[in-house]
Amino acid sequence: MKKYVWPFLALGLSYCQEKAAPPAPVLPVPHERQIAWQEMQFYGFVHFNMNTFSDREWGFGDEKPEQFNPTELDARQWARVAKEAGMKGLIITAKHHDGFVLWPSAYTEHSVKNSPWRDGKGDLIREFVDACREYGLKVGIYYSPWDRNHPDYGKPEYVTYMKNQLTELLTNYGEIYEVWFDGANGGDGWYGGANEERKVEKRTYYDWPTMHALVRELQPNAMMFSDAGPDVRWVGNEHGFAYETTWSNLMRDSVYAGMPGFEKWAGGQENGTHWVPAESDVSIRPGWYYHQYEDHKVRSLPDLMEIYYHSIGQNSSLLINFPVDTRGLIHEKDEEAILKMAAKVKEDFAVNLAKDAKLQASADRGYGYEAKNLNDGDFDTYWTTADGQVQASVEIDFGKEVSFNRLLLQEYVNLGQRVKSFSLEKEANGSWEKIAEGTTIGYKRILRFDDTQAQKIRVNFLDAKDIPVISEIGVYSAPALLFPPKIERTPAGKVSIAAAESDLEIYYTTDGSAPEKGKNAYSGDFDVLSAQTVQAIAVDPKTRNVSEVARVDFDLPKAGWKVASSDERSGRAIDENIHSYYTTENDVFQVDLGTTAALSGISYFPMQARYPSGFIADYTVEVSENGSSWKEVARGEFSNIAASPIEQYVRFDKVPARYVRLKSLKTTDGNKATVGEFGVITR
Ligand code: FUL
Ligand code: CA
Repeated sequence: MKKYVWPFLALGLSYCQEKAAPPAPVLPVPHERQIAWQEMQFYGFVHFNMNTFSDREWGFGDEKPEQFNPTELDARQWARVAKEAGMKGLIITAKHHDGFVLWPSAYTEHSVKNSPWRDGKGDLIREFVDACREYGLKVGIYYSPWDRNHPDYGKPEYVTYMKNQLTELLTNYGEIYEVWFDGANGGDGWYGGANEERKVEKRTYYDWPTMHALVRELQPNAMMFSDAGPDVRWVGNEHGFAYETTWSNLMRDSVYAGMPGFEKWAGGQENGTHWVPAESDVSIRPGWYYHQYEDHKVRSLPDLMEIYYHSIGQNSSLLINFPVDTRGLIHEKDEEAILKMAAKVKEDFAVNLAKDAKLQASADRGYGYEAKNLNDGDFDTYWTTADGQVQASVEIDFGKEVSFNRLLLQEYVNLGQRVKSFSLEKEANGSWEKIAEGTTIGYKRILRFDDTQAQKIRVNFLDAKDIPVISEIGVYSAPALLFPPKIERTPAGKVSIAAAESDLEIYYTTDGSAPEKGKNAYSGDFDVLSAQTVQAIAVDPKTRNVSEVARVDFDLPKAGWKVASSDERSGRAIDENIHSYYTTENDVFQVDLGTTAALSGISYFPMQARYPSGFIADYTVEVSENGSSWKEVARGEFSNIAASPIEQYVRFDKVPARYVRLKSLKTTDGNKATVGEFGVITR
């Protein structure tokens, strides 16, 4: 009998207690539509359009509707994969920079209606939307402001065209949760046959205030994305990483889409005037569109997990792209990779050790704001302190010693983002030892650290814009992930393979076959002096678990090469290190291979840095056998290199050459061309 008395007593007490007033918000705070969106956290991109068939990243605009011809298109497959991966929505490239549109728009002939797909009667947006609804996914639309096909691009008429098309998209397909405006725009293109460069004033040309008002009117719940928001901002890179310090606050009036130097604003600002949270977008392969030559470059599980922890774990949403292939399907390898990631995320967060622990705060705001709100699994209940009490800590007693390596924190950002600094400590022999620390928290912050054992830990909120308001604390023990080994080569051609931990075994191949455990163990470096593919796996001797395969396609070694320059730093472009770079004197990079080789292409790694400069955008490649008479073998553009500085490949018909010249006709920022790493292709 006795055991029933206490609950009744407690109930009686709670009736007498009055909840203290909630803390005043710290401005800016999220809008209702932003609150709904932030809960999504993870959603997908589908890049599927004309580029899929022209095998490009940015079409020029002169493509023909006849080229668009998927053979087995199935939007339900995309939706199934996204759903199984735990995504909450999908965003499709309704129109990319080449201008081709995936629905039978009344305003252009450059659409699916003039393609062979479904005999010109198809509407891919319709199929996409129906599939998403069937699988319970929200629907988003990517619409490129830049249009290299439209004859009126650059004139006011085109802006009207844009509004007309957005009206079609936002009235005919039901509820849209996000409208994605790309920042890349202005430049050369086909433009109805004019074939010229067209520059627009990015701030004013698109009449953003009216454009935004139109979207709001047609879809009041839709989040508008661009570099500058207004509702959600670009994270400033295309590798899916937010920053250690990421504010959802942004000085919104100081930024605009496509603004040079935007990266500097991308982490948000502590005193930002508007709530414009970050979204991290990244493709599951190097490119956004499908290219068969990237079939072996699908991101590995460790890669994807890095992305997860650097985006969702750093106060950002995560938008992962599927480059749907020419069949019209998400490629098997992409599906496999995303499902592995989903399984690993589940595994990492399977058990919240804080859930059944005893939580005690150094201070609280009274009834309704106690520490028990921190482990009730409810974002809307929170712990906070009395006004003015900015520093406080929360002790977590697990009742017995446990092992853990993750800390998850969520701020109740509906009242504004506040925390600037926090730390995690464990109790050991009666004193507190620091395990980890962080700066901002925001909607979600996850810290990773080495396996740690303790019965008691505490989270210290050290500095904040105002009193901390925290929704949830989670403590987890994520199983170790076996990393594929690192394969490196010196300029002289010596290849070494290293595993993340020294006790792991390594097996490798150099003949293109898949490495197998127990077969051809790595015992020391070896020579690779011609075009060869090295693949390797790491094996845990205790569990016999095998890592994913690491693969590097090597070509000619570079030790005998000489860059035509008196600048001694020029060697940094051929030192097999992508993190060192060379700035050309006159936008020409010329190298003497020492001997003649049959070349079928070159590779160019742009400079890798947070604030890089001199990416080559338009180029020519010339070759020579004697160093005096030259022949142009290729000319083109490195599409999207500014936003995504990945390795670029130029292929041409086999030609004998001893001297090679990569000439920059235009760099993305007008600065002198730089070269992170240069290579040749002989296969
Ligand atoms: C970029 C575009 O230029 C790429 O092609 C891609 O669509 C990516 C998501 O945004 O700015
Ligand atoms: Ca809670």
